[in-house]
Amino acid sequence: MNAYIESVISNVRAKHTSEPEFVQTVEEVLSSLSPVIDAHPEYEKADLLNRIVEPERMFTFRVVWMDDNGAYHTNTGYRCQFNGAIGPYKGGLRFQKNVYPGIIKFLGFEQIFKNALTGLPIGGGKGGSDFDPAGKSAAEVMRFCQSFMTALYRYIGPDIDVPAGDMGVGGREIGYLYGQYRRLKGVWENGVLTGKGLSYGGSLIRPEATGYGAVYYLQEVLKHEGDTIEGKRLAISGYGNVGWGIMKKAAQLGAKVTYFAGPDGYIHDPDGVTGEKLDFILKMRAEDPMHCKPYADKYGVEFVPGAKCWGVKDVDIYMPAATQNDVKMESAVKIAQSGVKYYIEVANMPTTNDALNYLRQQKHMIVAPSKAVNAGGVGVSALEMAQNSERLVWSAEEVDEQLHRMMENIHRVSAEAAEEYGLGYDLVAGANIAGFKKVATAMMEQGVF
Ligand code: 2IT
Repeated sequence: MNAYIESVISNVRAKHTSEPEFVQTVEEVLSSLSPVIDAHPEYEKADLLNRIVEPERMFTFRVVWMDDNGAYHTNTGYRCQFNGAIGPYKGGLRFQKNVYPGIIKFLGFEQIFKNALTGLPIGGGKGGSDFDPAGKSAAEVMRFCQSFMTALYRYIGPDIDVPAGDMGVGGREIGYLYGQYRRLKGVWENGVLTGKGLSYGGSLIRPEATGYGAVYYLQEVLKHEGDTIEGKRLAISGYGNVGWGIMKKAAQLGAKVTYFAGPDGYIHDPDGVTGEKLDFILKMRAEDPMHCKPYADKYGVEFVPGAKCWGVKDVDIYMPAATQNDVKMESAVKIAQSGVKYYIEVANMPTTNDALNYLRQQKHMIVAPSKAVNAGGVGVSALEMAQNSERLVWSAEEVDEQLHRMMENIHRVSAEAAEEYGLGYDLVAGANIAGFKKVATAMMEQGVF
């Protein structure tokens, strides 16, 4: 590896010993960049890499809220404005018990390169809170969101920083957050948040965009291999918004999700999740997000408790779409041994670095990285911002068409970047290189700061 990259990675390791997820993503991205740093000595001269791993700004804030019994609770809110070189900071808010600076920073760092890959003018950011939405009433969630936005609203805006949802933050939470922003600022600036409801400036297709985009990207990979999506069987983890979008788009295109995993185990439905089963999943998730077993009870299919579906042989494609570090070395070995060719990451950093490198070394496999595959979500968020600033609403067909073209483009620029540096069809390195080069160019042109 390039010596400058090694020195930056060791700086990050030394400085962030208590933030392993952040160290992990820095190692993953930077280890792809050797040929670029070799070819561009000006980056080292400007010490660009030590700058790019340092957030432009990151802050915490106190979020106090009252529960339905009148008791007070205090949580920590976070916003990391990681890199604004190519546009306003953009990235989701995650509300989850395990949120701490290492999670926010890893997601923010990934977001920089993902957002660059969309081809749209959005910088990288992320935020959230250690608030645990599990078991909270709607009124409690509303009070939490109002308190969260009261602390945050001065530091965001349509041209400053545009949050959206992530785990624990969906349309309902965005609505409460937007209502509070509007009340405090007294302006109609709905471009301050994305993932909004359709009644106040949300974009058609945004809820489905990450899953749909992932399937469009998969189609490009299959096309590259002289293959098509028809008849393909998919094993996924997660059946949240993203997993659900994958199920629906796969079904539309003649493929099917035959395995999906939840927190309590995995489901095997050889007929695929199609038709009214898609509606059942929505209902099941709304009633109890921790259990997918009711699906097996309802449709009389196999449920394997406490296990993940990594390693099943009767599928064509694996798509981890649940959360970070879902696939560790042990699962990666099973995946490689299954003989399945395609490993398409969807969730942010779903694979540990050792497992990802192991899978990339498998000659029979093609591995695609989440920062490219899931970029359609934030890409459609950028289209939502465009609609808000135009005061227009685009049709579902228009947005879907643009999403499709965006995903074709992301796959193409990733493949071309890898090719340019003699790496062959390496989609992981290609995505890192293409995303990095865009941001690096903008940073260089804007001078040292
Ligand atoms: O991980 C992600 O890209 C998101 N959670 C979506 C971010 C966005 O601004 O739509």
